[in-house]
Amino acid sequence: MLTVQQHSRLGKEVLQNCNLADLTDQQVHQLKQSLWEHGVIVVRKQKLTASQLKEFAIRTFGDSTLGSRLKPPDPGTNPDLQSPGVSILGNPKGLSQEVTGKFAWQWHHDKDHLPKTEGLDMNTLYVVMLYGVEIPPEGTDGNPHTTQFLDMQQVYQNLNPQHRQQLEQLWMYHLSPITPQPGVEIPRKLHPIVSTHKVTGRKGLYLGSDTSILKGLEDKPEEAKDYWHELFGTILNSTPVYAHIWEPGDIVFWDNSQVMHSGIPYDAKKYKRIALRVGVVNNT
Ligand SMILES: O=C(O)CCC(=O)C(=O)O
Ligand SMILES: [Fe+2]
Repeated sequence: MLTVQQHSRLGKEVLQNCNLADLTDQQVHQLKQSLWEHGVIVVRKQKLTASQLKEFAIRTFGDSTLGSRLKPPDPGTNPDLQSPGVSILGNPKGLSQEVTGKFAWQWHHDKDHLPKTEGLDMNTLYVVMLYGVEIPPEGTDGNPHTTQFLDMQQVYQNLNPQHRQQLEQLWMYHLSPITPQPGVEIPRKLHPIVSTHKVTGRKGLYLGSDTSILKGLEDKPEEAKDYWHELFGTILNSTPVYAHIWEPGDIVFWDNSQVMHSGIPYDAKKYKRIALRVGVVNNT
């Protein structure tokens, strides 16, 4: 696996020296165009409250925030870090706290509630904004703290033509990452592996995460997992991984319909991490 810190397409830095809370309509428009074009964009040096982050998400993408249960405010956590619909990833209360967001330490597209939301395709423009408020100096691998991304359009381009054709015929069932309450059935959704981007029309692979099941292997969960890992291994051999090195104040936006990502473990007994997360479906 080749990891790069500069990528030809992903991770474009936009709106230098701007405050997201007071952009013009034209700047908002440009930010979105860059996001569809680049898959992952970064705005640096921000200082927002959780409410301002959410207001920005609503103004920019529409009001359909997803991906967070609406929890009551926590009196033990700084109110500036809290707003309904904004999750806090990490250990904001310090070194003894269990880390929230460990589920993200594997390769995935964020699916959240998409499988149980009627009318949303898996290639819906589902954007996640992650705002690094406090950043550990290193991951458990000793390297700077990063989130990693894979360009799934580049992955598609790098497949050999026979493999591309083969995958064009295949579909996967996608499961919600949330374990349902006993007795509650969350429907799974069927989606073609080759996905066409709703704005740019470019093709890419949509793989969900390793819980996704190739159509035809519904009754063979082990084979389904092996299939997924084998395909993913081929991909990691052919396409570089982009690692975003976090600085406090960074807001990273990614478009789940064209990139996969993975969080990287850090030592929560030594370091604190606070990252605010908003997930939103573009409907403007
Ligand atoms: O914490 C990270 O670096 C990644 C988080 C993630 O996967 C997510 O917020 O969807
Ligand atoms: Fe994620």
